[in-house]
Amino acid sequence: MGYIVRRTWIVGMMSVVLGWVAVAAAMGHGQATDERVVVRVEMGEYYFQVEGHERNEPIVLLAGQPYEIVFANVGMMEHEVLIGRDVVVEEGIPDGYEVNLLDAIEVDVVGEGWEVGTSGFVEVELEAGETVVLHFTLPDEAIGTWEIGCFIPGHYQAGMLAPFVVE
Ligand SMILES: [Cu+2]
Repeated sequence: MGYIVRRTWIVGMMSVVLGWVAVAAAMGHGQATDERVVVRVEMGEYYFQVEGHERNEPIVLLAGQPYEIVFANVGMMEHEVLIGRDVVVEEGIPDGYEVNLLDAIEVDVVGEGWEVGTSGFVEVELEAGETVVLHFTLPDEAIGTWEIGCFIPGHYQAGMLAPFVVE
Protein backbone atom coordinates (compact mmCIF):
# COMPACT_ATOMS: atom_id res chain seq x y z
CA MET A 1 0.00 0.00 0.00
CA GLY A 2 1.23 3.43 -0.81
CA TYR A 3 0.61 5.08 2.50
CA ILE A 4 0.42 4.51 6.21
CA VAL A 5 -2.54 5.37 8.36
CA ARG A 6 -1.88 5.77 12.06
CA ARG A 7 -5.01 5.43 14.14
CA THR A 8 -6.16 5.05 17.66
CA TRP A 9 -9.37 3.25 18.54
CA ILE A 10 -11.43 4.87 21.23
CA VAL A 11 -14.08 2.81 22.95
CA GLY A 12 -17.41 4.59 23.04
CA MET A 13 -16.45 7.15 20.41
CA MET A 14 -18.87 5.71 17.87
CA SER A 15 -21.90 6.82 19.88
CA VAL A 16 -20.51 10.36 19.93
CA VAL A 17 -20.00 10.26 16.17
CA LEU A 18 -23.49 8.93 15.52
CA GLY A 19 -24.90 11.68 17.73
CA TRP A 20 -23.10 14.34 15.72
CA VAL A 21 -24.34 12.88 12.44
CA ALA A 22 -27.92 12.88 13.71
CA VAL A 23 -27.68 16.51 14.82
CA ALA A 24 -26.09 17.60 11.53
CA ALA A 25 -28.76 15.78 9.52
CA ALA A 26 -31.59 17.28 11.57
CA MET A 27 -30.36 20.85 11.35
CA GLY A 28 -29.51 20.95 7.68
CA HIS A 29 -27.04 23.44 6.26
CA GLY A 30 -27.59 26.43 4.06
CA GLN A 31 -24.91 25.76 1.52
CA ALA A 32 -24.23 22.06 2.02
CA THR A 33 -25.61 19.61 -0.54
CA ASP A 34 -26.12 15.85 -0.62
CA GLU A 35 -23.68 15.55 -3.51
CA ARG A 36 -20.17 14.61 -2.46
CA VAL A 37 -17.91 17.58 -3.20
CA VAL A 38 -14.41 16.82 -4.46
CA VAL A 39 -11.52 18.92 -3.15
CA ARG A 40 -8.00 18.21 -4.38
CA VAL A 41 -5.20 19.29 -2.06
CA GLU A 42 -1.72 19.19 -3.54
CA MET A 43 1.33 18.93 -1.30
CA GLY A 44 4.89 19.90 -2.12
CA GLU A 45 7.92 21.64 -0.66
CA TYR A 46 6.63 23.14 1.62
CA TYR A 47 2.97 23.77 1.09
CA PHE A 48 -0.62 22.59 0.87
CA GLN A 49 -2.54 23.99 -2.09
CA VAL A 50 -6.13 23.71 -3.31
CA GLU A 51 -6.63 24.22 -7.03
CA GLY A 52 -7.29 27.89 -7.81
CA HIS A 53 -5.84 29.06 -4.50
CA GLU A 54 -2.44 30.25 -3.36
CA ARG A 55 -0.07 27.94 -1.54
CA ASN A 56 -0.88 27.66 2.19
CA GLU A 57 -4.04 29.74 1.75
CA PRO A 58 -6.79 28.75 4.20
CA ILE A 59 -8.66 25.57 3.21
CA VAL A 60 -12.38 26.09 3.88
CA LEU A 61 -14.90 23.23 4.21
CA LEU A 62 -18.57 23.21 5.19
CA ALA A 63 -19.96 21.25 8.13
CA GLY A 64 -22.60 18.76 7.02
CA GLN A 65 -21.19 18.49 3.52
CA PRO A 66 -20.02 15.06 2.29
CA TYR A 67 -16.50 15.48 0.87
CA GLU A 68 -14.08 13.55 -1.22
CA ILE A 69 -10.71 14.98 -0.29
CA VAL A 70 -7.87 13.99 -2.59
CA PHE A 71 -4.43 14.50 -1.07
CA ALA A 72 -1.78 14.38 -3.77
CA ASN A 73 1.91 14.59 -3.02
CA VAL A 74 3.24 16.34 -6.13
CA GLY A 75 6.56 17.11 -4.47
CA MET A 76 9.95 15.43 -4.44
CA MET A 77 9.86 14.34 -0.78
CA GLU A 78 7.65 12.39 1.61
CA HIS A 79 4.94 14.52 3.23
CA GLU A 80 2.24 13.92 5.79
CA VAL A 81 -1.16 15.36 6.53
CA LEU A 82 -2.38 16.18 10.02
CA ILE A 83 -5.34 18.44 10.79
CA GLY A 84 -5.69 19.67 14.33
CA ARG A 85 -5.12 22.24 17.02
CA ASP A 86 -2.46 22.95 19.62
CA VAL A 87 0.92 21.90 18.28
CA VAL A 88 2.79 19.36 20.39
CA VAL A 89 6.44 20.31 20.83
CA GLU A 90 8.87 17.52 21.73
CA GLU A 91 12.33 18.73 22.75
CA GLY A 92 11.84 21.94 20.81
CA ILE A 93 10.55 20.19 17.67
CA PRO A 94 6.91 20.45 16.48
CA ASP A 95 5.49 16.92 16.42
CA GLY A 96 1.77 16.88 15.65
CA TYR A 97 -1.36 18.28 17.26
CA GLU A 98 -2.81 17.85 20.72
CA VAL A 99 -6.31 17.59 19.19
CA ASN A 100 -6.89 16.00 15.78
CA LEU A 101 -9.95 17.04 13.77
CA LEU A 102 -10.65 13.65 12.21
CA ASP A 103 -10.01 11.70 15.40
CA ALA A 104 -13.69 11.32 16.31
CA ILE A 105 -15.12 11.28 12.80
CA GLU A 106 -15.80 8.33 10.52
CA VAL A 107 -13.33 8.51 7.63
CA ASP A 108 -13.39 6.21 4.60
CA VAL A 109 -10.04 5.73 2.91
CA VAL A 110 -10.79 4.98 -0.73
CA GLY A 111 -8.51 3.68 -3.43
CA GLU A 112 -6.69 0.84 -5.17
CA GLY A 113 -9.87 -1.24 -5.36
CA TRP A 114 -10.52 -1.33 -1.64
CA GLU A 115 -12.20 0.80 0.95
CA VAL A 116 -11.51 1.11 4.68
CA GLY A 117 -13.74 2.85 7.17
CA THR A 118 -12.12 4.08 10.33
CA SER A 119 -12.52 6.45 13.22
CA GLY A 120 -9.59 7.73 15.23
CA PHE A 121 -7.93 8.90 12.04
CA VAL A 122 -4.85 10.96 12.81
CA GLU A 123 -2.36 11.05 9.99
CA VAL A 124 -1.64 10.22 6.36
CA GLU A 125 1.91 9.78 5.07
CA LEU A 126 2.52 10.01 1.35
CA GLU A 127 5.71 9.27 -0.53
CA ALA A 128 6.55 11.56 -3.48
CA GLY A 129 3.99 11.05 -6.24
CA GLU A 130 1.43 9.22 -4.07
CA THR A 131 -2.24 10.11 -3.67
CA VAL A 132 -4.86 9.15 -1.10
CA VAL A 133 -8.62 9.75 -1.20
CA LEU A 134 -10.67 10.33 1.96
CA HIS A 135 -14.45 10.47 2.32
CA PHE A 136 -15.88 12.22 5.36
CA THR A 137 -18.52 14.66 6.58
CA LEU A 138 -17.62 17.13 9.33
CA PRO A 139 -20.16 17.69 12.12
CA ASP A 140 -21.27 21.11 13.41
CA GLU A 141 -19.02 20.56 16.43
CA ALA A 142 -16.05 20.87 14.06
CA ILE A 143 -16.96 24.43 13.06
CA GLY A 144 -14.05 26.76 13.70
CA THR A 145 -10.44 27.28 12.72
CA TRP A 146 -8.04 24.36 12.66
CA GLU A 147 -4.68 23.88 11.03
CA ILE A 148 -3.32 21.44 8.47
CA GLY A 149 0.35 20.67 8.79
CA CYS A 150 3.18 18.34 7.83
CA PHE A 151 5.37 17.12 10.68
CA ILE A 152 8.09 15.36 8.72
CA PRO A 153 11.16 16.76 10.53
CA GLY A 154 11.84 20.30 9.34
CA HIS A 155 8.74 20.68 7.17
CA TYR A 156 6.46 22.42 9.66
CA GLN A 157 9.32 24.77 10.55
CA ALA A 158 9.78 25.43 6.81
CA GLY A 159 6.19 26.68 6.70
CA MET A 160 4.29 23.58 5.58
CA LEU A 161 1.05 24.50 7.33
CA ALA A 162 -2.17 26.33 6.53
CA PRO A 163 -5.36 27.36 8.29
CA PHE A 164 -8.10 24.74 7.92
CA VAL A 165 -11.50 26.36 8.44
CA VAL A 166 -14.83 24.57 8.96
CA GLU A 167 -17.87 26.82 8.42
CU1 LIG B 1 6.14 17.79 4.34
